[in-house]
Amino acid sequence: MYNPKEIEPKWQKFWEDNRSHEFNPESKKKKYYCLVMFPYPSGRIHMGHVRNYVIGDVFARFYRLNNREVFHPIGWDSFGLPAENAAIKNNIHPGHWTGENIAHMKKQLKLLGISYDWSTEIATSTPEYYRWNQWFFLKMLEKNLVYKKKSEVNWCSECSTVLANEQVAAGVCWRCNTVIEKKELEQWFIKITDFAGDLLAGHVELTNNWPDEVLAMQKYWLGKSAGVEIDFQIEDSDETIKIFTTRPDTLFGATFVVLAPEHPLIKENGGQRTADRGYIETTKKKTAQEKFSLEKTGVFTGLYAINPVNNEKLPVWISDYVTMDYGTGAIMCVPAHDHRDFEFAKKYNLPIRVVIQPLSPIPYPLSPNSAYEGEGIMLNSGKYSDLDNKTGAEKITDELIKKGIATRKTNWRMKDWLISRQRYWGTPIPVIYCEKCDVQPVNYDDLPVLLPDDATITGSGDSPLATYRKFVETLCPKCGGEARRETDTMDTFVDSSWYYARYCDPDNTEFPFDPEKTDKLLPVDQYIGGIEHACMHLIYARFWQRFMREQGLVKDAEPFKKLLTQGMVTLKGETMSKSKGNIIEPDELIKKYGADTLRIFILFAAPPEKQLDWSESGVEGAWRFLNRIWRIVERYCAAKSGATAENQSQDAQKLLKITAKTIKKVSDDIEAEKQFNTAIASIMEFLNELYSYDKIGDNASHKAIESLLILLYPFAPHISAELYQKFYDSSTMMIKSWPEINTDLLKDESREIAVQINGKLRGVITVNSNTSKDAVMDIIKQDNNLLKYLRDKQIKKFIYVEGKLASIVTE
Ligand code: ANZ
Ligand code: ZN
Repeated sequence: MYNPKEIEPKWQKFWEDNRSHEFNPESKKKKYYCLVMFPYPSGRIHMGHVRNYVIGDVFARFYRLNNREVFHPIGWDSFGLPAENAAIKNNIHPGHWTGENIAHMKKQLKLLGISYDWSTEIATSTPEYYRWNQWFFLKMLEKNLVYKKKSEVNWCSECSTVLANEQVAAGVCWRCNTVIEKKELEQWFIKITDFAGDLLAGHVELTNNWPDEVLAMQKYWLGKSAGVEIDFQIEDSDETIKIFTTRPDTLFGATFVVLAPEHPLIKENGGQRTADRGYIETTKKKTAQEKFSLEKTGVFTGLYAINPVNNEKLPVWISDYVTMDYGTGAIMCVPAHDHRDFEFAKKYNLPIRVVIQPLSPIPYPLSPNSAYEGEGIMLNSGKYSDLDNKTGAEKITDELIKKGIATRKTNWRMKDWLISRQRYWGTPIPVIYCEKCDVQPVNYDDLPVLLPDDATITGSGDSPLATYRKFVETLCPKCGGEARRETDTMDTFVDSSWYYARYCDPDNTEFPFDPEKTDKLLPVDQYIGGIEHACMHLIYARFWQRFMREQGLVKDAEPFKKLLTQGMVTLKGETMSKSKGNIIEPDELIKKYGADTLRIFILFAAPPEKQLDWSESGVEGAWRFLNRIWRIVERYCAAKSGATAENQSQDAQKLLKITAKTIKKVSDDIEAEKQFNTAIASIMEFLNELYSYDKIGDNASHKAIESLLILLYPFAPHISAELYQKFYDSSTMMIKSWPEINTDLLKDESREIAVQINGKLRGVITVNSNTSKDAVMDIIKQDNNLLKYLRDKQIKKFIYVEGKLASIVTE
């Protein structure tokens, strides 16, 4: 009887004792680096983890059997806010809480039978790891890639703390509902914008290997925007306003100019426009979200700007729909062709002038009810009228450049990466402030800057470390005088930006890793994780890899060759979450059915990239399937002693063909990355064939069952390993390699396909799997029954769907 409770621990122990899944650097085989996004040790493994890690394990086990030296590491993304909050709530150290969670989750992962190389396990909250975050920070500081800048943060006065954007909902604090203020704080940034162009260029290499959706999201996030900066003279002044526009073709339609509330022109001339201060103060309190979604508001400054193409006087307004952190913080407004400008113009009764005529529908009403933002023919534009707008844009730009008042400019939506956090449970930023010597980097020899074990965390105020004198007080590395440490810690996305490289050399105490080791293992061949990381994590890691390349640490620009983003696990269509109380615990299922059943269910219920809805009956189906596998092998074992070696019967031939076909199908499906469900479906069909085969025990069935067990192994490894031993009646028999496909058997496999003529089913013909499209047509024409529909007719269209359908359309 199939008893997973017995066999699963047996095999897990076997793999561990034999270190079966450790990467062997001496191996001559080609490497295969299979990486799953490492978990945050929140306390327990959930179904999302299970899905992610089981998918990873299919690749790892499959490629191990296919002659690759597989590296399949795991570790812990163990810095972060929940540990800190738990520490505050339960009055324990976050490190303690984290350690216990890791121990528990590790046990859970082992119960799933995932083939990790545990010898390279890492946890990012250990000084052995985070000292290298500090090392990288100092290297970036040397290259001017990190800098400090005043920046606006969300501040809750009740909690007296800074909040992340995600912790502000509808403008109030998530904890106490206090209205959030904006506060300017000195913050550390990494200048990832320097790499924007290169990150976008990398998409060429990733296309077809990463999901289109992820590349599209990254492209949007990077937000390349090619435009022009144009100087507008201020009336009766020698000052100018520099605007950024992507539509110089609409210059003749500009009817006003808008400045961001923080625009320097406003600050400097504050005296002249003191009445505006009220507006500027209220807008400061709005979140970016509100600025975007609330009705647009603004005030007139009293200034006029001169449109350089026609010398018109344009009133200059201030409004918070223009932001200071993009372009120049000033825009020319063309209400006829930009919906934001349109809304503003309607509200404040500003003129609207159409200068682009769409090609269709014609005619476009000359006093529009909404902005037309598309391409078209220029009108009301002086000598440029009647040009198509693209040509017009080029001409106008060239002329303004000649006059010396414009430059072409590419802007990026992406911002520099704000990495400082006013938190305890993270990597201390390794700089020191000295009154005499200003900001000084910590000496490389003094790394790591250790997080103190005994600081109290209260959860309020600035950085918790700031209240801990033993940490703060230090000596200046330059003059030796009294100085003070930086008390902010790093964003935890720093930790996950390079962990895949550390796995390659986790015990290195001299360097983050030895390039000789990463050269052998990087890039990652297959990365698997959630789509929610499409932007931040996956962009930061691509940036970090580029920085490491500049430092001569790694060779390739791209860290992850292939990416698979798994879908969500839901219950009745809803995401599982604690608050909804609809969590299915993996442990309970493993207890009831075993890990193999859980794995088969997860892999069979949906293709990896699609949403997977939980179903108890699906789990039971998986359980029955494995039981049927168990019984057919038992039946074989009982019969084989008396079996004949005869292989020539038609049935035996048929079984051998199906075996070859199934091996091919499962191999193709796994390699195509996303079709584990259809691979398992073909194993199920294969099993049905075996059940209807009446000579179980003969040579053909021997080959079939042996193949069946190996094909099942990446999906359900414990039962496969166990039955394989039973099958050979020997405890030393191990599954070692993927079955060979007898391609001769695939070649002349004939099948019946339907023939449609003008949409009607007219007959069935027999073709081989290698029959060409032309040959299929010949077969059809030799069939008298079909020929009668084609006689004297011209064939207009002929479609052949290989192995399935031929469809002919006649005149
Ligand atoms: C005139 C114009 C006419 C514009 C038109 C658009 C359509 P992307 O593609 O995102 O780069 N803009 C420029 N800086 C801005 C800022 N700091 N805050 C808000 N809006 C800003 O968008 C560029 C366009 O967004 C620019 O082109 C500018 O409006 C606006 F028919 O200039 B445009
Ligand atoms: Zn000093």
